[in-house]
Amino acid sequence: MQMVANNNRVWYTLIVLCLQNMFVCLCCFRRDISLASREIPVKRLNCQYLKNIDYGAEDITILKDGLAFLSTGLKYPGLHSFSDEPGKMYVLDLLHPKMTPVELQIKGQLDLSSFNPHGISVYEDEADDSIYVFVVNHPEHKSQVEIFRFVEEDTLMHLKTITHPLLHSVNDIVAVGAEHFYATNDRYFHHEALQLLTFMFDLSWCDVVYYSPHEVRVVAGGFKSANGINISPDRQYIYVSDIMDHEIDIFRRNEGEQLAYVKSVAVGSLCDNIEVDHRTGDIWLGCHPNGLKLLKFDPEDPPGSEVIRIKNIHSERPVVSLEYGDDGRQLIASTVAVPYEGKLLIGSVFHKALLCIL
Ligand SMILES: [Ca+2]
Ligand SMILES: [Ca+2]
Ligand SMILES: [Ca+2]
Repeated sequence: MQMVANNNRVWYTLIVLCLQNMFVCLCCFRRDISLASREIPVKRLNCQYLKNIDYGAEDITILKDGLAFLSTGLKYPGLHSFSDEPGKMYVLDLLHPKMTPVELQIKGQLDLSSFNPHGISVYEDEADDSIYVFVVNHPEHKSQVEIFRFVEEDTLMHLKTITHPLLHSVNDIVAVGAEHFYATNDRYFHHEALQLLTFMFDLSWCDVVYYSPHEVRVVAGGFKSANGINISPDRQYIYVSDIMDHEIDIFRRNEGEQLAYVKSVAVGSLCDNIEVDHRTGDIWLGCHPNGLKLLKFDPEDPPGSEVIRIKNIHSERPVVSLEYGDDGRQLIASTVAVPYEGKLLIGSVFHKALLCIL
């Protein structure tokens, strides 16, 4: 009887700690999920900081002609931010000798004072060469998807805001048409403490949603937290990073935009966004080597960065390799890695962005 009472007291204390502080909670319960004991792997590359990017570039994606789009200045519950300013979008031409990111001017009806860009995706319409830029936006911590058209060299024309009850906690998207996309939800509950319980008890309740103007539906479920999403160069497969499960899930894209689960590849890290090399099909991942360090953010012992590549992902033996690893002294909290012709762009949640030579 006494032992039951003691046990209850321990649980009560831990639950109170959880309600007070997310990182203490993860630390107490699930060091396995947060990789809290993991040493940060180190692998150096020849890198320089991108100019003008000081408040993170959570997501970056690139067109075949070397034009990269960056979302910057994310404010996300539970994560650090160095800026109170609204987020911005940048464009960077990797074939230009200066390689300086240029802020994109946003025209149209979008409220820029609450712009909080997160995951992004671009869609090129081959019929008329239009380029559509899709951006997950969290004004006042809500989730919505903005669709822009990239016009001229430095302008995004806002076309449409998409909201839907199924798009409730969107992290990233991959566009498959001018108004069509798949989106990941990284949380099941909006309430922080309830969401924490789902992580602690290993509940895989997050999902992937397909959106078109005619239908919106859940197409895949069973994720602990669905983060980055992207598509294979032949557009037959969808890749999803189940960040809390430390793996990449692969789905075949069937008739009528149905997703069929194929397999998962373990990556041993908390991988965030996914980019795919359009020439080789290699998967590039920006990852968090230690989730506890990311959540508690101590500038004296900052969260590190890790870039992982998966080669031959569809074969029986995919090759998972470390391409860049840093203890946070160079780059804090990497989220995305984009290869392009011997170069590698690496973005982060709230720190800087790197341009490295591979
Ligand atoms: Ca993305
Ligand atoms: Ca999984
Ligand atoms: Ca992400």
